[in-house]
Amino acid sequence: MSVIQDVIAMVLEKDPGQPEFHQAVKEVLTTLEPTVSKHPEFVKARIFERIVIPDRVIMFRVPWVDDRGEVQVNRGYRVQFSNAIGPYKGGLRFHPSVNLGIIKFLGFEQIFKNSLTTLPMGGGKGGSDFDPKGKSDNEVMHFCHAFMMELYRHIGPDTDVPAGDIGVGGREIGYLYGCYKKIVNDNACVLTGKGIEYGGSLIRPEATGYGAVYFAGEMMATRGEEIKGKVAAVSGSGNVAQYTVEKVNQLGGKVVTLSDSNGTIVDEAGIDEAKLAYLLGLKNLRRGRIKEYADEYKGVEYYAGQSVWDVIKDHSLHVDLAFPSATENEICVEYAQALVSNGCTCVSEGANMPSSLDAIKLFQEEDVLYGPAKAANAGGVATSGLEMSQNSMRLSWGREEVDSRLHQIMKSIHKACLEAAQTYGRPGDYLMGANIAGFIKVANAMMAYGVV
Ligand code: NDP
Ligand code: 2IT
Repeated sequence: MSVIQDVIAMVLEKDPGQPEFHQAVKEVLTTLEPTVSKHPEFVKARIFERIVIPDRVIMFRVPWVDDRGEVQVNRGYRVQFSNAIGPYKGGLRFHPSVNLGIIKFLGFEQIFKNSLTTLPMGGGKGGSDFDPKGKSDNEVMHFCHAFMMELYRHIGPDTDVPAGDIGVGGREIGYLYGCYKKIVNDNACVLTGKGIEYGGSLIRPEATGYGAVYFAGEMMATRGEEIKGKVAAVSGSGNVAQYTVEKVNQLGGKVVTLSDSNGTIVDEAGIDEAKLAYLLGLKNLRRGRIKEYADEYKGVEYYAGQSVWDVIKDHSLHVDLAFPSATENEICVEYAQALVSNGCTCVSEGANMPSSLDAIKLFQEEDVLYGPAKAANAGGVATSGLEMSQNSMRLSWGREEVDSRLHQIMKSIHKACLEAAQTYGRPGDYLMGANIAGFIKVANAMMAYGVV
């Protein structure tokens, strides 16, 4: 058996009950196979064995009091996976499905994503099984404060810098940062995604969605195509989905779907600027459901209980582009087949690990331009890195400056993926290219440190 297969087997045995982590490890390690013969020094130093074990895992209890005066208890996590190339960096997820395996998969992916950004950031992820849905602002505040009461001792501007992810947006980052400042009495950049008034960066809210569209544009350009005139499916209706819609519109494309965990809307006329403004109010201020979009606009279908991919499959909805932007494993192989059958030629992953391993295989066999999450959605964390830079310099850049840096970073990531894929014998394979390009930098740093 190869070293790679041995390490995968070791993870399956030693980390039972963590299917998402197993999936991420398989996805990354199998594509690293060509590095084994090129870098015998990595094998000797047991880099592959070492990289799948986090530097440390922090798990804690989060007790808080709800609006009825009842005590609630949640689980909190921060997985500090690798600081080989910089401080741990990665989001916090608040969702009832959160468990150790999910945070480990996200933290593991983050190592390679952050390496690809060209910025000096290690990989980490955290979160809680707390469900912000249906909670009052007061309850969310009490929960965030209780979470930070423990997290504060583990983070720092040169140690670990969390940010948002599912269920953690501007409101939550504000409450978390307020509590940090109260306890520690300083203004260090220990979180990104902050409000603009207190150290946030312009374009950070937009960055993940914009970046996923820039990445799609780069992939399409290799075939002489562009976003203009294309029809796109977007799943989810949160932060990533919203700004994916905005950038597709700006580039002359049309988005026809959005979803949440209750259902999907199809708007064949396209989600234009005015409708997007309505969506931002609906989701970010009123915290409503996507069904209300269908009630608001004529000619919009709502499919209760169905995902975007169900609707494409069952109703033969034509799309040229797909931006999965909700959650992991939303696209199984049947949905991937339905996308191909209905005209999709480019998939750019806004969400983390939204496609199953066999769905990815099918996209690649069918010659779909497949942009894996750790490359396609890296614009979010890259712009977090730019927020850290601005905070360190004690200044702030304008929108155009940040956007052009983001765009440049997405181009660099695209180029790095293609170059690594070419060098390691799989031209055009963005998955292998992203994994190898991200990995080599981290592995070389680990080699430099010796056995620690
Ligand atoms: P939000 O919380 O803003 O939005 C999430 C959206 O996805 C909501 O519409 C939500 O619906 C839907 N969703 C979440 N979980 C599920 C589920 N289990 N089943 C069906 N629908 C679901 O999160 P983001 O937009 O920030 O994150 C979306 C994805 O992008 C995640 O995979 C995240 O890890 C990834 N990502 C985010 C980045 C960022 O900067 N925010 C950066 C890089 C990646 P509902 O409201 O019903 O739950
Ligand atoms: O998955 C991700 O890259 C994020 N949720 C963003 C992390 C960050 O630190 O901005």
